Amino acid sequence: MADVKKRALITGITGQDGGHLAKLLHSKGYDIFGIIRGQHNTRRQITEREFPYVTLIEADLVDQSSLIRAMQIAKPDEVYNLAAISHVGYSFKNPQLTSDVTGKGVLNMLEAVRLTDPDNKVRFYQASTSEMFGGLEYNRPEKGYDEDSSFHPRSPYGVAKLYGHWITTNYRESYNMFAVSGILFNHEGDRRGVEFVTRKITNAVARIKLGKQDHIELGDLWPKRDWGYAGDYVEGMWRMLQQDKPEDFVLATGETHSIEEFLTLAFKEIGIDDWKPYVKQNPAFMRPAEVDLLLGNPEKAERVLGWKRKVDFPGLVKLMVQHDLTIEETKI
Ligand code: NAP
Ligand code: F7E
Repeated sequence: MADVKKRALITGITGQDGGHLAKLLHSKGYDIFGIIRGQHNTRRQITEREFPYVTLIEADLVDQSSLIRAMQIAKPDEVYNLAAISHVGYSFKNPQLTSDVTGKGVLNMLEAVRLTDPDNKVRFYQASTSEMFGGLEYNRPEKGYDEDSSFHPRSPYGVAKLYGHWITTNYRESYNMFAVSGILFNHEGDRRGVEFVTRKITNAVARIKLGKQDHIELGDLWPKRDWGYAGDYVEGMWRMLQQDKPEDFVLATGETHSIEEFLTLAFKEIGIDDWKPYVKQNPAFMRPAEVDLLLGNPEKAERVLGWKRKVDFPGLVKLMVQHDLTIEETKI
């Protein structure tokens, strides 16, 4: 008998991770369904063109009836809940919307799964985040945050994600669902939105090289992050849903670097050794509360999932700058 194709439903299909995950699942032969929101979604055409093999379903994380309908259409084996308001700075300006989408939206999706899957066949992935740890000195383990570290979120985004994390655990324990959270540290790449600091820098560096821009305005430069490549991280998400039992995992590189270090490597890529004349600080990009330092410990994922990131920090910066140079060269 021919193998039956697995079916996956991805929320957040138009986002960075949604694109990487769609490619990965397509290479594995899945039938893929993606949730797209809004009457006029500007990313719809690009998504349809790049992923002709994805069936788009109109739904919104804040509208549970639309999620139930999406489940009925997709009939998935696996659900990847990647949709969220994901920008930490934006979450300070829109805290209630962030709570509704990034927090309560997870409950809406879990309930949609529970109501349409009485036999608990569906496997559910929740996109949890290192922002739940908060990066304060008192709760920073020496080897990096792991699955047992304590939480202290520092933004409306982090707080909303913590709700999503715990409600996923609660549904696993209460209803025996295969529901897991991947606690992912920052992951970047050519699909990263320009509103995030890495892509904002690599885009500006490319434009400076081509004479289209003369400086970049940033907020605080001292925070440190554990930055990996998004293409590596979606592989870890998929592996989490292939396990015999549902468990949470941290995905990280185990290294931390400051924004200044990112600037140094990015500008070196275009032959500039001193980036300082090109960078201006602008308080508009600073946050009411900052996450000082994030470092993850991926030991459990490496041991149990056999997962390991492939792209290192210099490789990531290079990949992003080179990608942006190519794009900016062809833009008018
Ligand atoms: P992203 O690029 O910002 O994508 C977010 C996605 O969510 C977009 O497709 C967006 O759709 C969708 N969305 C927003 N509001 C929605 C709503 N009300 N209903 C349905 N969809 C909605 O984020 P990402 O970097 O791919 O991250 C994926 C997930 O992982 C997010 O949950 C993020 O919080 C989490 N995470 C990310 C990182 C990281 O470093 N990238 C680390 C840890 C966790 P539109 O195109 O319509 O806006
Ligand atoms: O900021 C500082 C900023 O917005 C990184 C999301 O994917 O990863 C991401 O959240 C750092 C912060 O990412 C600018 O203050 C300075 O210290 O690129 P970011 P993030 O806040 O770490 C986590 C894991 C997620 O879960 C989130 O969804 O850079 N910074 N100047 C700046 N940040 C931005 N965006 N823009 C600046 O101009």
